[in-house]
Amino acid sequence: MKTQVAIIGAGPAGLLLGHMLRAEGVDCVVLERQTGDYVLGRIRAGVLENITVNLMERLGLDARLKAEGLVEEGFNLADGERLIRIDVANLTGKTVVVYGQTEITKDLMDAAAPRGLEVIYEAGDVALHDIESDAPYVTYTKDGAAQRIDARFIVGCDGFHGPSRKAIPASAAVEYERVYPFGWLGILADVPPCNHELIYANHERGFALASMRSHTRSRYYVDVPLTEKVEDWSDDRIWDELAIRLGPDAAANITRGPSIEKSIAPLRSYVFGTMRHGSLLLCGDAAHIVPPTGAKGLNLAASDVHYAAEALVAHFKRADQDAIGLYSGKALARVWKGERFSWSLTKLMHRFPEDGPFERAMQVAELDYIASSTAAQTVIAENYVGLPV
Ligand code: RFL
Ligand code: PHB
Repeated sequence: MKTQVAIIGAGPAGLLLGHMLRAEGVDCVVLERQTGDYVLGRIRAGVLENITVNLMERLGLDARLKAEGLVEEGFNLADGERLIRIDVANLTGKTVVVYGQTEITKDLMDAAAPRGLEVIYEAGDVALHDIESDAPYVTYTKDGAAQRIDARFIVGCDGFHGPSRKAIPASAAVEYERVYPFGWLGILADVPPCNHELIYANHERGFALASMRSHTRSRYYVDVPLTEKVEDWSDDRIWDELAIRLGPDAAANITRGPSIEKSIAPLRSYVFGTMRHGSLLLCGDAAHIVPPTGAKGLNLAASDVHYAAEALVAHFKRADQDAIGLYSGKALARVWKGERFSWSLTKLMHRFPEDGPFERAMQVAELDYIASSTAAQTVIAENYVGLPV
């Protein structure tokens, strides 16, 4: 098979890019290792910035997002007794939307066939070849048969563990990494949220987050040491812990119910120092990871796709010879700011095992400062709502 762009991975980054290219008449094929149902079963992001909402709008795939997404005008930082509200709408004139990654992925998946976007699920042994040439190709197996796709570009949208980034020689880029000494234990339950806005809590027993997917579906997290096993956390134990860490006001409004999903996600900050090597571009988690504090991961994947689509369309439609070369720099400039925000909010809201009284005093001072300063709240709000692309 021959195409202009071979996309590896049908998560949100791969599907968004596929749709953007198809909308501009650029040929592409998306290869996914898993089944569609498996991809939809992964419970991940919940908060969308403007960039992500705008891409869905530009594609004309935002009908359900508009109908079912919850517009959020602010969120809260909790510290023991105190709740600091960040009035995002008033401070920035913008809002975020609560709409699950699962729902975005479903909307993109459902629209693929009608829009002529070819997505090949259950593609095994995907491997990249000749990425330093102008004629790269991808090999894979499907139903036991070996297959090959020749392309002008390959875009790796295959997440942190996919083969694309690994195809780039180690000598081509520096890796920047910070691994955190805890993970987030998440619980999804069909109960009304305890608050209409998100609450990020820093309690002496650890971090907690109250989030949601709808008026009837809640998403909560507590941080746990990496040695913890999800089997050791009964639903009751998680609800008890949330009630303590989120504070008495939120606790009074928590509705408990059976979990429909429960998992532990480790926290990591990671940036691969280049997002293009020869004819290979990287987008989303394939190139960078943020800790989930601040909800930037999916939104950075969306901004990468915005820049990648712009570069590929300029290359194919306007014979622009420079566009591809500019992609990595443009995407990384925004990625680093997302990394900085996610890292700083993680440091502010978690108790690190190595921290002593000084580090805790710094957290208290910073939260005090945020509580009392509109300037400090504006800094947080403009990062939370998403920096310009
Ligand atoms: P994905 O979603 O990992 O998709 C990659 C796809 O590539 C496929 N793949 C392969 N395909 C072919 N061959 C191979 N060899 C392959 N290897 C892998 C995979 O099967 C998969 O389908 O990456 P993408 O598209 O870059 O999207 C990134 C986002 O998924 C991620 O950044 C966010 O989920 C992060 N994140 C959040 N981001 C936000 O913006 N807001 C949030 O509120 C938010 N909350 C979260 C999060 C991530 C979490 N976890 C579990 C890591 C909460 C959590 C708990
Ligand atoms: C979520 O709803 O899953 C969520 C919300 C905010 C975050 C991370 C995850 O910062």
